[in-house]
Amino acid sequence: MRSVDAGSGAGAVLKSNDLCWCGSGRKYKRCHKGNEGKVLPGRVSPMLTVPDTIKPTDYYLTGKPRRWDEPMIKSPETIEAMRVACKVAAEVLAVTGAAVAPGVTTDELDRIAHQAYIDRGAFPSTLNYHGYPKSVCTSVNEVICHGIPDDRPLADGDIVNIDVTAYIGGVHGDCNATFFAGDVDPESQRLVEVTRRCRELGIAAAKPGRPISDIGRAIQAHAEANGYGVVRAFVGHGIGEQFHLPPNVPHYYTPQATTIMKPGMTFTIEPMITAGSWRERMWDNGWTAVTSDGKRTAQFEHTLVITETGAEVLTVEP
Ligand code: EYL
Ligand code: CO
Ligand code: CO
Repeated sequence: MRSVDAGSGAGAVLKSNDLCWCGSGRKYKRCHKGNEGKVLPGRVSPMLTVPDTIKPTDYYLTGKPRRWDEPMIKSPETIEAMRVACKVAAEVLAVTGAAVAPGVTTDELDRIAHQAYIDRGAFPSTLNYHGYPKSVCTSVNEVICHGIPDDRPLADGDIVNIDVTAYIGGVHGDCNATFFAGDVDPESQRLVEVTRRCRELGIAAAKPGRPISDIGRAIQAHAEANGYGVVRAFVGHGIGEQFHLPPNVPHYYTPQATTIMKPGMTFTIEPMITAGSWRERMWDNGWTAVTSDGKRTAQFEHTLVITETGAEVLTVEP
């Protein structure tokens, strides 16, 4: 994403075909005209490398994940391996989130995260996943998810979600959180806190013997009671030796989410909550989803395992 500073054009009256004030090199009419205050795609730096002492994912070279029939209920050994991968992911998220500040580019956040994975012996799961070029997703303001780190510096008042997935010990751990750059307006702060609470309520609804649909019901009730929307197009997912697996975990109520939760199941809960419409639009980069009305959105994600009595969050720092 590239820089947007609603004030930068003040004084200069730009014509449609003039170069945009933001330095993108695009014509004003192809850039910020009519998009003042909005996030736009920026310049993406070359893909980073990982030392070959770190075991890569099966898709790192090809971009195409190998698919096989992996059980939803994991062995105790796989769950122990996921504890490690999830702890690493939580640490990388904390390290990267601590660097969020006005003026820091999302590409700089990606570099910090990339090094943090390597320092812990982990491979960034998103690197070349279906061709995705970066080690984290960074989703600013109205970007719902899959923002690609670029040369856009964070502005004072931005909210930015950082999504981290670590591959180590043959398994993945996936988590994300939304951070504040400088002084964030109270309504955006409320959006972020309600979204965090939506994740907690979703986790509290995750219990053996109950259908997955209980999770979305709890999340949607809290979001809508606060006047917010729930994104439909992206859902939580099973996770283990593969990054994305059954079951789907919708964050809204649907009777189609019939899978009964059982001890040993591992999946993510990652609600995306919107200040306005829950409808999404895709950028023409083919990856990034934004809200259809340009209003802000927040997200929080944990990987968890179903236990005999409820759910245990795996993406925790010790
Ligand atoms: C890569 C692949 C289209 C992620 C998640 C990164 C993005 C757009 C194709 C799901 C799907 C993260 O679970 C995820 N995040 O929590 N794709 C993902 N990509 C990507
Ligand atoms: Co994630
Ligand atoms: Co996920």
